[in-house]
Amino acid sequence: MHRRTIGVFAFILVAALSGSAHVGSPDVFFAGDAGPYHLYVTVRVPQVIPGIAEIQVRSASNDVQRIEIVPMRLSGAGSNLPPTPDIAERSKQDPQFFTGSLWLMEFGTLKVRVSVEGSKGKGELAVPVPAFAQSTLSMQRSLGGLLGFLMVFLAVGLVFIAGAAAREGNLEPGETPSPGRARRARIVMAITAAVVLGILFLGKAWWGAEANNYRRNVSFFKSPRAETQLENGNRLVIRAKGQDPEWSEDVKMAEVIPDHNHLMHLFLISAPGMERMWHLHPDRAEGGAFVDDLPNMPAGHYEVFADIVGKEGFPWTLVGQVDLPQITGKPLAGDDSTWAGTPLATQASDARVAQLAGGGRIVWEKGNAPLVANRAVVFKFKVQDKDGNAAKDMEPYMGMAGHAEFVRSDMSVFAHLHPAGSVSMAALELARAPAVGTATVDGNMPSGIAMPMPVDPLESEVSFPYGFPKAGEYRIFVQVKRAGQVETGVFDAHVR
Ligand SMILES: [Cu+2]
Repeated sequence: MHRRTIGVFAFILVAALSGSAHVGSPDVFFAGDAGPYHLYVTVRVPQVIPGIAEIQVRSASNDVQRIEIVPMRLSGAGSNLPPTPDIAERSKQDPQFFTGSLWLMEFGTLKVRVSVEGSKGKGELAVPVPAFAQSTLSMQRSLGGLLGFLMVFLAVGLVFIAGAAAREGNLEPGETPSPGRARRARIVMAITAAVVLGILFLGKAWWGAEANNYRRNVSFFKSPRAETQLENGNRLVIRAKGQDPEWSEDVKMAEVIPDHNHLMHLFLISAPGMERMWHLHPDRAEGGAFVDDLPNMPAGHYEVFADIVGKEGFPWTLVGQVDLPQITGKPLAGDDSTWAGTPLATQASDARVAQLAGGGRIVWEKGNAPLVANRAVVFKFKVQDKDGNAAKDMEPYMGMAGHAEFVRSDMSVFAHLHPAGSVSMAALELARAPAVGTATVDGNMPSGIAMPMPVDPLESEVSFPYGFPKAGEYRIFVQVKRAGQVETGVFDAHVR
């Protein structure tokens, strides 16, 4: 992947950029501590690359005075040599809210470093930002016409200027050019025209090569496919297939790194109603495939989302569909979990309470404001026991207080979130690690395994910073662990 980040560096063709491995949800939402300050950071990835990312930082406390932001490589060369940081501007109406913009110059895994100064001293955090292009925009016709006209004007002008210089360059005032001079001027004009045409031809070839390179980057970063195959009754084999032939050469399945305890997080969601969901953790097999011995499942059509993280910290979601017969499989074990309920309605209900299979419930503290697209919100959920008291048996589930999947009714949006936000936990570990390639965190475990240990006992409230990328009906799966059991609460959301 790095091989190709260089070629586009100086390229200025307009192209849409999206970021994040999540499907259809490019912006980055993050919550974390910069020293003594708790911050919520939103990175709106730019429409063009190189392009400007909008950064919004909200401080949970009112003691922050100054915030600096700077983009860097996530890891490896350059990740400890930041350019000069920009100062985020403090909102006049809302002194805990800061905004800034940053140029993102390359594709791949970047991070935005946020440095804070306030009455409690200094603090710093880094937000991983996967930057990639999703499509190439063609040039506006009017702009193209104007540039074309200017090009012709310049080219023709150059030929005539060269001709005039040869014909009249050192005439005395009042003297008329001789026939010999006029002939020499015609020759100079012909040569100039040939040179200008040659330059234009080379320019077009250069432009074409760069545009081609850019298009290849666009296809490189398109969601790779999850190709699935059922073997021996209940063994699901998943193979990653990039939309670009070079994808599999650059992103090797043998090199993906664990992200919160697992190399792959596989979600099977019944389509179209999402009335069933499985969150499984396949093992890596020989030859780069992943295999999972499925649990009991009814026959049906399932949407497949499989999260993996490349060795450089770039998170990918493999996307696919599979039609399964009725499966008689093994019981769920370990971190695997499932949920079944009613299908998502055409207009999502706004129920705030989700019953849990174990008798408790989850309450969504969502306030009264309607949900709108493109607004960063902290989604807060309270876990209660069957009597409505705060749950006292919460345990970390794969190292965290909770996991949430936000899925749009048409499956065009899939985001797997944590209390730290939409960033991949493996990329976050890389962003925090000392800047030496894909450094391991504790010397023997690959990064991504060593999760921050939660305090004991775990709070009964879990929150996720996120913003819906577009209007529509969404289903939110909130997953927590209580007394050794994974429980899933499901909420539907109508987003304007
Ligand atoms: Cu998770």
